[in-house]
Amino acid sequence: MYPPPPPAPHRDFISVTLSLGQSYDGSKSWRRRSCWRKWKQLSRLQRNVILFFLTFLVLCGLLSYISVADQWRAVDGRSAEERKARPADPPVLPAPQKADANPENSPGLLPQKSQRHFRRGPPNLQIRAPDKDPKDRRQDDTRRRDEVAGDARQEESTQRTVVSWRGAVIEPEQGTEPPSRKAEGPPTKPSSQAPGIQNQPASPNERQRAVIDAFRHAWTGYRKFAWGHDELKPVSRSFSEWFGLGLTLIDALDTMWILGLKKEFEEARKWVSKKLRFQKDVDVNLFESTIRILGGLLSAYHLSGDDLFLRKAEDFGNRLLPAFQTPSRIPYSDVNIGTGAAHPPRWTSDSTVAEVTSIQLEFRELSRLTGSKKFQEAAEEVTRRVHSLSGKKDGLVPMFINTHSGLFTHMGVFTLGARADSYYEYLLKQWIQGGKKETQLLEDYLEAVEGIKRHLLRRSEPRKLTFVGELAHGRFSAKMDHLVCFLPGTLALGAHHGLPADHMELARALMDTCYQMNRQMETGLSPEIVHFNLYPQGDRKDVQVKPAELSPCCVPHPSLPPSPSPAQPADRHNLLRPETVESLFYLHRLTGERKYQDWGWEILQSFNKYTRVPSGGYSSISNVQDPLNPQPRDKMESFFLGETLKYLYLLFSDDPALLSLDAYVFNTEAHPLPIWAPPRVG
Ligand code: DMJ
Repeated sequence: MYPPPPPAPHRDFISVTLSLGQSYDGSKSWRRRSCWRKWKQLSRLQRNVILFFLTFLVLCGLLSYISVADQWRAVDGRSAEERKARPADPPVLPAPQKADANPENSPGLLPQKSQRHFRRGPPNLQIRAPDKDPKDRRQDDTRRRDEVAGDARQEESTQRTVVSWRGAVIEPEQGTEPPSRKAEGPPTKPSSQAPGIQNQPASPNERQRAVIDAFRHAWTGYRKFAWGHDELKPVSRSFSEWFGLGLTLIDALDTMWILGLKKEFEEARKWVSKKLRFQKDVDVNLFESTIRILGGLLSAYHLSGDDLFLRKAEDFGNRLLPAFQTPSRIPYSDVNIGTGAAHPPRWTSDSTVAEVTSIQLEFRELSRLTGSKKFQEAAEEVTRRVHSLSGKKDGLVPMFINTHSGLFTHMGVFTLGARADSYYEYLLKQWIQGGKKETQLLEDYLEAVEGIKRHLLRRSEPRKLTFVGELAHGRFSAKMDHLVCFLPGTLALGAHHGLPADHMELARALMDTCYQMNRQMETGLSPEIVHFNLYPQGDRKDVQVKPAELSPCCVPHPSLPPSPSPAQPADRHNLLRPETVESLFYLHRLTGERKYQDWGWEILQSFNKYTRVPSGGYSSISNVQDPLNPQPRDKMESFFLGETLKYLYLLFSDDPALLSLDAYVFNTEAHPLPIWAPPRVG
């Protein structure tokens, strides 16, 4: 007999031998026994090391799976086929776009060959023509197919969607694949209140035709000199970039639909389909891009029923979400839509209160349409946190909020103008959007209106115009931004939805004031900021415009570096803003009084007289008090097409069913979104 073998010495290294061949006798149990014996021969330390190593590998595998899956979900535009062909994005992202670079030509753009299917039909909340007969529809289909064949083929090869003008017929081909989307819940059905608006708009009246003419003129300039870029510079016949995403074009989509500009809409739609790509290394402002791009796409989807816009909206929404990943869940002001890196402005970790609280209508609607709750949850968490913060004054909020602490900063300054304005607007509009059930929103809104009345309302001299001033550390300032002129419209909308009648009285009084802010200027156009005269003596007018200076109340915008000198651009410029005509639209729609249309007509004529650039486009101006030299600033803001002209067109309509205020709520960039239907009982 041989003596038993000595115990195996403990080694200070681990050797793992993998035998892939068959065992000598092919016996699996032999293999198992042999492995088990080897395992038992290892020391406890060696076994622990192996176990730890294996656990670590499994965890790494799991984590990288989750992160890759997340990234892929965020990039909506890429199909499964494309993913197979290109398993991962290049680790190095393209270089940032130059400010004036043409994004269409950018090598940084990743091609998005095909899009996911959305099998849901169009919502029934659309301005639709009566159904066409099948022959017409076939002709439309043929035309559309011819038009989009060619270079649009790559993007739409799997989609096969047919969209007819105003008929908005979406016909996903039978037997196409089921949607690849993993919905977290069933999408909510669109409102059933809308059928009353599904009519072909009446032929435009004379004033509406003037708006159409203005739009066409603006569009001609944009199309000739700035096509696919963010903003037209009409005087220099060039363009400027902000995000490099065709901002004006997207902001204007639903306006074209509403104005009946079929050819223009189709051409813009084609650009969205072929050229608009969000996979680019660019920082966007969360608020501005939400209200203009996300809002514009969602609204274009609702009006046209074209899935393309919803797909783009979801892709874009996913790219904005990293902005909410902050210690406080109050989002950063900026996010890079290519890398997902979010950050506050360079000079502060504050965000603007109006900005973080005026993205909810859009994010909520995106969740409703996609069935993915993450958008709504992120945005509503902000609402909840702001609701419970201290530092308000009778419902009025400060202008800044810190993304780390989640607390208000720069306390004690209250305004209804820049940096706080749409906080109030979105309280009311979310309550309306959600079917008037979210009482906390309503309570916050009602309290804020009381706060406005108590702390910010005064009357000017000599005409006793009611205005909304500002409060800085207990000191009242008779300063009012033109931005505040959204308020009459919002108050009137609330009264229409059942809020106290005195809101309507206040709306009327403030509307008069906003009109006077235009009327009392030599050009008939409001300056950016006015100061009201509070003293009866002397012969001063009610509405005063100050020369360049920093008002005592004002805190520099967080996205701007601290100014070395107190000088600010003069208050007397006009950026073609919409707020006065926006409120005129609500006041006319809800009272039926003709004077509001007449006031809007005066303003349109002033825009034509002082801001229209002969070669195409309209320009903001530097001096509303100098009709001989209003000093064009060479910029047409996207909201001129998205908001100002749209509200003018709607103001001049006498049809209350055209985008009924009982069926739609307008976001702060004038993009109509549907009011959600109450859940069906039974
Ligand atoms: C638009 O972008 C929106 O209306 C926003 O709420 C305020 N600023 C401009 C228009 O003035």
